[in-house]
Amino acid sequence: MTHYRLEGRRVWVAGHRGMVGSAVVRRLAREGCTIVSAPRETIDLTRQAAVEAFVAATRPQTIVMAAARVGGILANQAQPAAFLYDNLAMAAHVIEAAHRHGVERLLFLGSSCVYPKFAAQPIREEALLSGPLEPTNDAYAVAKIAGLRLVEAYRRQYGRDYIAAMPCNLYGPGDNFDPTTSHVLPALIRKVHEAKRLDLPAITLWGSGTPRREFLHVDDCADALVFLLKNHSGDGHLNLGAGTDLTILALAEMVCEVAGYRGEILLDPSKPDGTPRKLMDSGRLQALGWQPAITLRDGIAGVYAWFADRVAADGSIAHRPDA
Ligand code: GFB
Repeated sequence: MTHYRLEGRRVWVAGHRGMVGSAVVRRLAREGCTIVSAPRETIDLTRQAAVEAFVAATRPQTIVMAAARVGGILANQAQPAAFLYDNLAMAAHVIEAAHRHGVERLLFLGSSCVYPKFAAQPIREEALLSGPLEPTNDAYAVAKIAGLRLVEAYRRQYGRDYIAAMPCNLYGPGDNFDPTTSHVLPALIRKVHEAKRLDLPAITLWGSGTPRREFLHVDDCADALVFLLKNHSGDGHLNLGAGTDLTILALAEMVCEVAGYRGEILLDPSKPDGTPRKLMDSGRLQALGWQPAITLRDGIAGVYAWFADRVAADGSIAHRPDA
């Protein structure tokens, strides 16, 4: 097992204002490295010249590629061009610039939606490209698969020590809580909080409530990413998950319980379900010695409190359609 020292290194966290990037920055504070970051206003990662100039000027030694255009099932369906182009361009530009400027280590983040819609569960890394993708997130998945392949190609052709991890559905503070573009967990936190505050009799879930999802707190994700940077090198990507999943209905019940909301849970079958299940086998990562530490219930309680505080403080919550 490699041991890469982060201490004293200049680390660029691409996407440092997003939910994942900001968690990585928080976690890196314990590693004694210098964080290099690019304010969104001054650098557009979908423009190659901008990325090139930024890397040339700041000379990072390590990159965590946490920048992405992300969103929930409806945002993915509604904006396939933006999800495909932005994620493809950002991955290509950051990886190529890293190589050109001799960046020692790069960690690319994918997503569990890269796997086929009907992959055998729990999904092993080998399932990649073994069947058709889930249509609702086909554009995002294709861009992420290209990113993975770029990492592998730069390893093979140029001997670069770049790696990739595939996280499951992530949640945490700093998430996007916009009702139309968010993922399911921030959407539920918002719906339940509003229903409780306004004393509404019910909340409504999209779809049938039967799809199963695996959720990991973003602080656990950041911890695993730092662990991988320090301890892992090798071909192929690694799954990064919590190891258990639950139905969307059970998730909604958990959010209601955490919030102390006793209204009904209704379903809106006109909305898509997406893939029926995407529980990953994260055995390889666990064999390296990493385990998640935050239970789903505790994680939801923390994010619910974070969200409620924000709403109480300014009456609204900024939404962030991309990281
Ligand atoms: O989190 P989510 O939007 O994305 O939806 P995916 C997960 C499940 O929750 C779907 C249901 O079955 C939704 O229909 N759901 C129920 C809701 N109520 C709601 C709600 O109010 N809002 C939302 N958003 N969902 C995304 C991909 O897939 O997952 C991305 O589209 C990415 O590309 C991401 O991979 C992690 O898990 O279905």
